[in-house]
Amino acid sequence: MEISSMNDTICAVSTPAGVGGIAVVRVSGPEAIEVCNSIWRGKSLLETPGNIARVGSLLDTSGEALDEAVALVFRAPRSFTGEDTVELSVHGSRWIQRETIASLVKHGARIAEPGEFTRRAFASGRLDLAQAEAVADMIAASSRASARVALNQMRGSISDKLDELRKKLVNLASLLELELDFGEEDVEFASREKLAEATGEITEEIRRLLTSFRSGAAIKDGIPVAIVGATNAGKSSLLNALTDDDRAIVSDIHGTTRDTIEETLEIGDYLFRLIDTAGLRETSDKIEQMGIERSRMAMSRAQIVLYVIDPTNFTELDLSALPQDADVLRIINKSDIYHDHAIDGIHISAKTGEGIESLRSILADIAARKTNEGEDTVLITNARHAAALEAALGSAETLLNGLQTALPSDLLAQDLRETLHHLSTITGKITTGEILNNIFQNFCIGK
Ligand SMILES: Nc1nc2c(ncn2[C@@H]2O[C@H](COP(=O)(O)OP(=O)(O)OP(=O)(O)O)[C@@H](O)[C@H]2O)c(=O)[nH]1
Ligand SMILES: [Mg+2]
Repeated sequence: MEISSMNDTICAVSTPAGVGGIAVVRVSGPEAIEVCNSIWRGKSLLETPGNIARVGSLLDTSGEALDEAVALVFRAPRSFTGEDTVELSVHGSRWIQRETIASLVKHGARIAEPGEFTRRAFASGRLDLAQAEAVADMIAASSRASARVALNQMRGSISDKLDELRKKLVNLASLLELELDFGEEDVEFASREKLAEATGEITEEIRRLLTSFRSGAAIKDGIPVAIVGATNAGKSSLLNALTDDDRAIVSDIHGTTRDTIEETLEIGDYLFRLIDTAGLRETSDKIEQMGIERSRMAMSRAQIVLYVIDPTNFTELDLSALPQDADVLRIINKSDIYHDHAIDGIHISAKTGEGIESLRSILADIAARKTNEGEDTVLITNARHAAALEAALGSAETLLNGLQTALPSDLLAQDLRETLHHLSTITGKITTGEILNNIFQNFCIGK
């Protein structure tokens, strides 16, 4: 997308493709109100103030009445894009949608590129980059928790947090630059200890944000839950019971599941990704060995592990490959035929459904604990942000190291500038056209 094309008037259907009761056609740009008015019969849109809706008729390309519609007028800068914008609510037939767009194009609008409305909002300073990305997350949100995180980010939670960090860094920078100015005279204005202390705090904050990516990604994409255990323990039966589906094959043959099977599950506010795995045992079967390798891989990525045990045939397994912060639940299955509670764990029957409801609420509680570090905690959910924070952390650590080993201030200033630079790429204070293209191309048309 050329930057020069940011000054014309664009249009697109913003509601999903297909037939609906109503479709919304969005028009934005300097000529938005004029273009709409030229296909409009009713009270003039040119004289309509911002945030006011009008009812009227829309005209097709040949000037004949096409539909009765509502035009909602927004005047710059008080609109999503920051430009003059009109939202036309038309009846949602494919024909009317197509004709409306054709008519708008005939009168001077251009069909919008994917994400162009949001890109314009960014260009006009209505949103920063992290907020624009949150718009996409909001549209893709599939659980209350992911919508809540996206909403916070859209309202600027990450941006505020980063601003705070940037201010602290700029403050440090000015102290260092002051020292640089008087470098010749060998004066130390800022005590190195104080600077190191402040840098240490900033480094910690960047590290905390980076760590939150694990929970953040889990909220956005679903919390990975690996179902592991010996063959025939009832892992696939548990997957089916939790999802109330017959997705996985269940049989009394040991080694039934070969490949990992993934299903999403919504419990309360949270989305989970359940991963049923091949039973762990010694085997000479090549394919089963590959399956077991995948089981171990799923375990190493899991945040919750359901370790399923058949108490009628139990030997403890080696689960050493688990990540440190994973919660392991011992699930004692087959409670319908095994009534003794001698083995410690959560007793359930995947076959009769006994204990499944309480297992669900245990999962929801763990999810809440894992992801809710407090109402005002900022969570990182975006891989681009995590990569930038990683880079910022690297520079901040170098800076800290330099302060502790009495490196000259000009080198320190360089590390500091780099830390600032990486943080600034997140909100788009510093950015390249290429990064912008990547981000906005992932949006759909009309957003
Ligand atoms: N009585 C009883 N049988 C169960 C229960 N859960 C599973 N089974 C039986 O145990 C056998 C193995 O079940 P699966 O779910 O296939 O076990 P798995 O752990 O996935 O086994 P692999 O895929 O071979 O690793 C089947 O015959 C199931 O019907 C249960 O709660 N009670
Ligand atoms: Mg299985």
